[in-house]
Amino acid sequence: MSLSPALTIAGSDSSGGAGIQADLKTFAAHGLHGLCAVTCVVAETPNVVSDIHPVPPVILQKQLKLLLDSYSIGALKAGMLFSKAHIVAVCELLEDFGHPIVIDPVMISSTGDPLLEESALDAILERLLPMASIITPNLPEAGILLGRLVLSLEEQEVAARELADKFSCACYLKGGHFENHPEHRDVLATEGEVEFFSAPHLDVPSSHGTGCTLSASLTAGLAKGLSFSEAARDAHAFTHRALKNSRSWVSSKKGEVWHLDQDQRS
Ligand code: PXL
Repeated sequence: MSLSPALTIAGSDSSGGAGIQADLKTFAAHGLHGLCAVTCVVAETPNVVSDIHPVPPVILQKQLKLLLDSYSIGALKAGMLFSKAHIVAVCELLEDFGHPIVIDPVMISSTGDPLLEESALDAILERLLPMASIITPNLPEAGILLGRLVLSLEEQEVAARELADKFSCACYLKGGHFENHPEHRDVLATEGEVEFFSAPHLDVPSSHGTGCTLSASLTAGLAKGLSFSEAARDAHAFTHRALKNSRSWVSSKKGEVWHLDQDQRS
């Protein structure tokens, strides 16, 4: 197995639970060196997003170009890109990447605050997602990408297949937003095949960083040469454990997932 570095393109989360910070910890927990290109500096906690300061797109391109020119990167993920200009800046440099590209189409934070400008949606649909090897939307994001709500387990499966078809990539559709289900079920759609990954629903208040952790874990698996199916199985289990070990560091009930010290058997 090769151990090429993995790259994340995302925002900096001041609370350390999501974004670049979650991705680098996840890469490290998978034994990989992590690289990062920062899109925005975000003042946030699991309770609030108080400020988003975008890094100028030209500076994002400089980070990315230097990393792409200097390292043999095994796989990369893009999370919070924030604006159309940032999306275009990233897409311009990824044309010849030639390794797995994981796109987490981040739109809204777990606090309900927007992490993507509305005017950027077209660029997500027309520029970014067609470059993806695999996309990892949650149910609300899948709904926005398809232009309809995804409300049931049946609709989740259909939506995963449709998104995979629409963007000619694999789609890992997270099921965490279904309420009152005893099970948390994610769906992986790849070239006509569908796989399900289920786990008992964990009723934990500290879930900040879950989506970033899942897509970073998937990226780490792909950087190591795993198939979509193998990487997805590993990412699902890794994220479940990180959620189980989550804790709150702030003076409120909400907190962050914990990426390290995982007992692989639990
Ligand atoms: O929860 C998603 C998220 C929150 N905050 C920052 C991020 C991301 C996802 O990429 O970059 C800063």
